Amino acid sequence: MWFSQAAGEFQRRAATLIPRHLSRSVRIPRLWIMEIRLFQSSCLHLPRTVKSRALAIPPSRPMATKKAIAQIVGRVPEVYDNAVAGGSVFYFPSTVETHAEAGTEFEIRLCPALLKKPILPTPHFESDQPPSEHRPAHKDPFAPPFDPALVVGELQNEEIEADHVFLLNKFSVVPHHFLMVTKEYESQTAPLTPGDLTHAYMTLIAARNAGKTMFAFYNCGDRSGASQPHKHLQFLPLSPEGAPIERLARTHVVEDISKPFSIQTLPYANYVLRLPPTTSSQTPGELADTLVFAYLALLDLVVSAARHQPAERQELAPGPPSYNVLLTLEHIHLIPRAQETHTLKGTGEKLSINSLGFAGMLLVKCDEEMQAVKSAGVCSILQDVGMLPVNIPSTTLNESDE
Ligand code: B4P
Repeated sequence: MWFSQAAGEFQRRAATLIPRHLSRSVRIPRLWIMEIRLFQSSCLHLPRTVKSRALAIPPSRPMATKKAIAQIVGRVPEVYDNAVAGGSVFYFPSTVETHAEAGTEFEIRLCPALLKKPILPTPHFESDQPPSEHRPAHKDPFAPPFDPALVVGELQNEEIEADHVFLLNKFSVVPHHFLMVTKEYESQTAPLTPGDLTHAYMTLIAARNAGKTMFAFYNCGDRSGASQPHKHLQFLPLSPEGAPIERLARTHVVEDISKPFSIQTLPYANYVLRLPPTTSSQTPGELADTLVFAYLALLDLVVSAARHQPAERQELAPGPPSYNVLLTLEHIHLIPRAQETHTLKGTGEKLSINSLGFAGMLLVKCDEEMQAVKSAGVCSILQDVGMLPVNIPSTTLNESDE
């Protein structure tokens, strides 16, 4: 079954990383497997590792990994400028309006130029094969050979079993938006591995060390807003205050850092875990311990939320769970998804929502859409594509102070 295979693979990797005192208290994997079996209507297969087409690079030692990530982050502006000038990256100018709701200033970005971008159909995630192998007409843009102008660097670390290529986003609304893709094909429905989480977090640390703020996001599953089936995380530069929902999370008073919390002013299920500060001496393996613990705890809540939705909402979301992941230096947020799009009453158009929507940053392509989003209300749109909040025992969650 899809999930037992996925969980087995995840556990195998996580087991080598979760310290013994944590693994005893993490009751998630077994429960996760049991609960996920309720998502029985359609089951996928965990991606089988395809023959490596990776470029050969030597394994990195911890300091070498940190240095390599710093170099990657440092190279982004120059590679971006060259790629835009050479026509490999398309830049779509936009303007941002703020919209106050639920105690936060949501950002709605208007980008009319995107109307010219071809809309890709939501991919079918059933296959564990790269799209080029089961649908020959569809080339996987995250498999080699890459457009060399898009490649920022690559990174391998055997300790955490991570092997990634960093590419510029070809369709850039915010300059310097880049992606971290798995070197071998993995599905965008698969959970993040310790290696994915750690390389992503180390990228955020490198950005901070270079005086930049960015966050990482992962659109997981076919209702999450993803348009590419090959596993990829994305990095978006931000102003120093961070994304609107992250600002909200920061105000939450957390008594027990090991317990997740929900931002209760938001009308949809959302689960957040505050991360402890890192030290410069931490190895990738030690960082993975923390991140894996947090991710598993939140994933458990995602599964619980999906399981406890009213029947009509469960019908919207058959099969393996879709969810959005937001990763900052301070928090991991997971948001379970019921559907990919919201139909705007004002225009009848379908608005696709991805992780950025749940970071409080929505994207519209024309003024009518902007007005329709404001009159529908951002929270109501997010609730429609997310899941309803459910009661989680207070022993699991931090009590809300809001
Ligand atoms: P996905 O996880 O599959 O989906 P997505 O971010 O929602 O992007 P989508 O492709 O659906 O774009 P959309 O028109 O909604 O990410 C795939 C990523 O790979 C995307 O970043 C895509 O651009 C990129 N990509 C596709 N083909 C590529 C190739 N050949 N080489 C390299 N990269 C490739 O939105 C357009 C863009 O705006 C997306 O980048 C999206 O992330 C971004 N965006 C959406 N909302 C935004 C917001 N509020 N603020 C700023 N940017 C926003």
